[in-house]
Amino acid sequence: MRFFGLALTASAVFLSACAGGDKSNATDTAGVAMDTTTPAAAPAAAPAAAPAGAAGTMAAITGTTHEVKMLGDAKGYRFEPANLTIKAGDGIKFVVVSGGPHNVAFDPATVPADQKGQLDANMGTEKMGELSSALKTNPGESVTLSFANIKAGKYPYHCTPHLALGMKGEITVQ
Ligand SMILES: [Cu+2]
Repeated sequence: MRFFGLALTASAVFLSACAGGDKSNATDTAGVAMDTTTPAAAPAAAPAAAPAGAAGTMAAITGTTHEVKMLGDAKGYRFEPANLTIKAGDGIKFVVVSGGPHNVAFDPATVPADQKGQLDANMGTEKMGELSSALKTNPGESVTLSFANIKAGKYPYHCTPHLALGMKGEITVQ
């Protein structure tokens, strides 16, 4: 009886030691897995970042990021607010609410020649063409533009799929 009790105790200790060992092994494995993920993610991110750098000049948002909704419903296709005044260095996040696909596009003819390169770069790499963002369809999807290094002035824009339906706006950079 006494021996049996001891054996139980011993095996309990052994079990708990085992469990502890398993736990720390699991933790170590997770740690190793995380360590391998990090270097793997870094090289993956680098090639993506390189073209942006090569495009040259994307200037990061340094001020406030404003939000403009992109809608299409019974009241029509529109940006809300359609007219927005911001400061140089601010950004605008255009968010799909309804009625997509929408995008954000500047008519190259309306953008001052010396601002085209910077504004185009500030739209990132996800674009359909010069000064024209990719289409966003699902509610919550968004396009974020930086107006850092953009000179003061008025920048009219539109949604390419809904241009004929009057989906237009204007950004005034102070
Ligand atoms: Cu639209």
